[in-house]
Amino acid sequence: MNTVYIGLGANLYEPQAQLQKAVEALHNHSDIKHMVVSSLYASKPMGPQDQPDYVNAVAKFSTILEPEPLLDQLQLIEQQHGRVRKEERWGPRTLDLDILLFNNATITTPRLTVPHYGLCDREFVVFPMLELTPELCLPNGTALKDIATNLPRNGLTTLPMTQNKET
Ligand code: PH2
Ligand code: MG
Ligand code: MG
Repeated sequence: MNTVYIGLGANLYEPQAQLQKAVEALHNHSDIKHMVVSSLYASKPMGPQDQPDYVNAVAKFSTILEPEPLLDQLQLIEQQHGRVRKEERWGPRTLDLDILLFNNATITTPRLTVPHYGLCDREFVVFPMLELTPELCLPNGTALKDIATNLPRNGLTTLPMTQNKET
């Protein structure tokens, strides 16, 4: 079994509900086991500022899938949840699922860079990861909590739990 951390993000069409639905889809996936999910966090957009605030979270789970088949499954879930890929870098999106860590592996292929290239600079990734695993170390041996020490929170706040809405 592989241990994986993924980042979840959304800033369009009720982002909090988008993340909740994404968590449900991951939970129901037959190749994803033992999932734990951080709190949901409200975060300021990194990149273009003329877009809505984001909701972000991190999930940790076990999977038999290898990295690229896992990426295929995550991209499928993004599409099923209304993601339309645009040219604009760091633009708004309904759902973004990024592989952050895959075991202790360092991976560089045309489709995939693991650890995620932005992991250490993004408060909306580092703090939720620490919430799940306070002692987490990156493949290069750096403790994540040491990265957090020098990382501004940039307004990052946890969102209150919401009840599932009856429809
Ligand atoms: N994702 C981006 C661009 N900017 N900003 C925040 N706060 N959270 C994100 O997940 C995010 C972003 C592109 O992946
Ligand atoms: Mg992505
Ligand atoms: Mg992303």
